[in-house]
Amino acid sequence: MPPPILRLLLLADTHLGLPSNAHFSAFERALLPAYRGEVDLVVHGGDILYRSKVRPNLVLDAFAPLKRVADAGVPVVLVPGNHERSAIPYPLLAAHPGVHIIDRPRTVSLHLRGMSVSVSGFPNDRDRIRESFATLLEMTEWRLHSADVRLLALHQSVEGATVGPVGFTFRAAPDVIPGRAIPSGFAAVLAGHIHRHQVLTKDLRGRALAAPVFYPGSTAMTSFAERYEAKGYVTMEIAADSDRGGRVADWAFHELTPASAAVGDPPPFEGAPVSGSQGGCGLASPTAAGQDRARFRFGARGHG
Ligand SMILES: [Mn+2]
Repeated sequence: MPPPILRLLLLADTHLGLPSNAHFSAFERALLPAYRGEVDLVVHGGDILYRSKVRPNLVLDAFAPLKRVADAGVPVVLVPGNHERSAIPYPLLAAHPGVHIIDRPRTVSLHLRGMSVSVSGFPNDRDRIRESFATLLEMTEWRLHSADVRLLALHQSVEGATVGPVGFTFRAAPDVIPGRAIPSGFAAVLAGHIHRHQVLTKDLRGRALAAPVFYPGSTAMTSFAERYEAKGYVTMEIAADSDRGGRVADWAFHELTPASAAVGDPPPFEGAPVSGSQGGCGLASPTAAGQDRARFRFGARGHG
């Protein structure tokens, strides 16, 4: 008999609150398979909001679709990103029994379609994840949760991930998780933070990762640096296997905006033209916020 299959929807970096309807619209469209009951679990990889200081109403508006998904019987797991300063503002407004926020290193245990499913994770560690990854991972107590399907949800850069029009590649750095640090025992790593959709299966030396790393990418363009990228979300089918935490049997990227639609168009929210100096290295500040701009000096950190 074939193993039972978990159907999962992964989205991330919705950046709700940017002054454009495109972001809420993309968010709602990404969740359609969940409303229709075509998946068993939704994971949001973080940066649901565009920044940490927001109106309370934005938190209500942002979580309403996730609560509707949960009300329809599909649990949601969300890991706070750097744009939430690693915590959801007004957490009571986000509270719902079916919406599980990884507000500290922890493991969410679920029972779905006859399978035990665990989602471990921790909020974004902005600067020192290379050093803190092993400790944060152990703090989730993931090994204590035996499960048919084990998943790790993060909002971080992983070695080998690429961003920007020229394909900057993340290598060894204090804010990058080394590929070999990912332990075996997970079916997949579900990640936000990198706005370009990609799936990593090897480290930069060509060694196979213990689990594939899935970045769905942002659901809508958040900066001019993303103008050549298709935007969307990922669905996955994960076969249960309690010995190894399950296995990705199939997956698909679903385009909400094709890459060609973005080429040559300014970002929908952009108020001012992209400056030449930033354009020169192919990168623009996503929000033109001072706090983000500093990071661009160090290189192609056009994710965020
Ligand atoms: Mn982001």
